[in-house]
Amino acid sequence: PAPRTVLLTGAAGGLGTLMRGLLPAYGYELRLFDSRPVEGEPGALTADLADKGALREAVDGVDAILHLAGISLEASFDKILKANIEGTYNLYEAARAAGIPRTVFASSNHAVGFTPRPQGDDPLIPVDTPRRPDTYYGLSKCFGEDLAQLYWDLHGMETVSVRIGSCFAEPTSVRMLSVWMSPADGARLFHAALTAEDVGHTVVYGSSANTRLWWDLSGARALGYDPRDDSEPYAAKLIAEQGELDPANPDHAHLGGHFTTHPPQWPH
Ligand code: NAI
Ligand code: 15L
Repeated sequence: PAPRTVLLTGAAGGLGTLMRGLLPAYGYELRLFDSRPVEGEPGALTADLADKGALREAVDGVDAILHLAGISLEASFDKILKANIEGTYNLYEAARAAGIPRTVFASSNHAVGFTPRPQGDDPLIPVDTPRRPDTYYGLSKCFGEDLAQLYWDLHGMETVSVRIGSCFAEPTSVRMLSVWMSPADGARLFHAALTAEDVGHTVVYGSSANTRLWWDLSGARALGYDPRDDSEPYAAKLIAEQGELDPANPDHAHLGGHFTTHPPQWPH
């Protein structure tokens, strides 16, 4: 049966806030979890992924988990270790103990960020391209994907790992014309990932059907994802303001963009 009650970790964040708005229309009842209070949601659980007792309470009785919580930019290895590596392990252990059958994990394009971006007629980047993390942050997403594989092989817990591009209201850079995922397409993809049958552990890229796409969306489509958006209407204005991507500029050479040269730092 399709999941009804879904634990949404990272509910106070940017993507969590977008999904709190969009996912209820698909029939989900969301249980919210974040280390920060979720504005306007007094029923949300305010706790850290380090708090195993709080995680036991959070997963109790849910049908599935959408795991968005964690450090979403670059930070010291110690901080990444605690929030993203140990935190994701703690969540999976709580889910295993409670028998939660399905998790959707917010992986990132930065797990493969040092992959050269396609140029001209180059083929799209497949999902099984070797991992080339561009940061400790990207490395933690490689860990999350491998943890998900282990929990499938060892415990039969299913995960869809979504290597998200950039999910924001609008694309704001020329790179984002290639990697943008509209919030509405994000909700479509998470819904597909929560409901598709027999996923085992499946890794997919997460973006809209952009004209300038860099990666292969066939894995996501096989889950039933049918993207409706394309960043192209934003292209002329962004290119006029910022210029075309320059193959000689190291900021523009890889999937991860400026994360490979001067990664934005987690401010907290
Ligand atoms: P965000 O930084 O806005 O939200 C992350 C949320 O996680 C925050 O509300 C924060 O309080 C919470 N959090 C952080 N550490 C925690 C901990 N130890 N315990 C409990 N809660 C904790 O990030 P955003 O953009 O909403 O991203 C959500 C997820 O999706 C992240 O895992 C990020 O890595 C991933 N992602 C997002 C992309 C995007 O385009 N927004 C692209 C690729 C991946
Ligand atoms: C990510 O993984 C970040 O969480 C998000 O804030 C964006 O920077 C995105 O990647 C991106 O690559 O644009």
